[in-house]
Amino acid sequence: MRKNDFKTNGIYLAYDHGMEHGPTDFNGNSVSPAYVIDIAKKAEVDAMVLLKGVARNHYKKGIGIPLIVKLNQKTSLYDGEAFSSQTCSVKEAISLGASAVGYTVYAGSKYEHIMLREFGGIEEEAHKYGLPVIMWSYPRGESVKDDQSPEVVAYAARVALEMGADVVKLKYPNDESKLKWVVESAGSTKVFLSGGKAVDDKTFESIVEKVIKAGFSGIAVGRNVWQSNDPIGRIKRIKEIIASS
Ligand code: FBP
Repeated sequence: MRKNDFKTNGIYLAYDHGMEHGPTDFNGNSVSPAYVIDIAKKAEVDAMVLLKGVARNHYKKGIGIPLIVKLNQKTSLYDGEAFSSQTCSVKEAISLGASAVGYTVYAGSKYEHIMLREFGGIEEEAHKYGLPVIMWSYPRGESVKDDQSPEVVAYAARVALEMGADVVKLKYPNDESKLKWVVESAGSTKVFLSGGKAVDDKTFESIVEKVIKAGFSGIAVGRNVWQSNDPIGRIKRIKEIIASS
């Protein structure tokens, strides 16, 4: 089904935060899309994640770094029930140079039926064009009491498998003894860890080691790279951990 050579393991550099969190996530350098795209190029990440505006205006096809366009988005200005709506089509993502598409599903939200329906359509269309589909699977909403409990994270992994995602991006479960079970719950869907808030080198590398040892295929990270003073060094060390597994 997959027609391109997009990698479903390794490290993806995420840079959709300007929309999801706002510019307060950025430091003086990372507010600039050119700066972050340059990190992706120099460190040779396996893919980078952009929303359509930055993809259209700052990403150049042919730079050698595969592009994942995330098709839905939301701001953090509204703190009610979680919902992220589709703002970019599969066809538009392809025209921007995407090798894969992404979409966030907040299972457990009272709007999950809309996101599941949108994801279902995207999955069918993207696969017809041979594009892998990545689900940001983040259970959230009034009914979800602890989005990092292993039961909820494993459920998020299973949702991605049942919906036909090639890759699922998950939050770190708060019981590391359940990491393998989380991976098993995803079946053939490859599991990536979502980076989270920036922490020091040692803490971050130890988290990456744990998940890779448990069978995660990679990590999709944003703040822990481009908020760092040594973003390229960080990526290099993450790559070494993944390669040594
Ligand atoms: P980080 O590595 O910075 O956590 O980025 C991963 C990511 O999934 C981004 O793609 C997205 O913008 C953000 O986290 C969403 O975080 P949340 O909705 O949990 O605040």
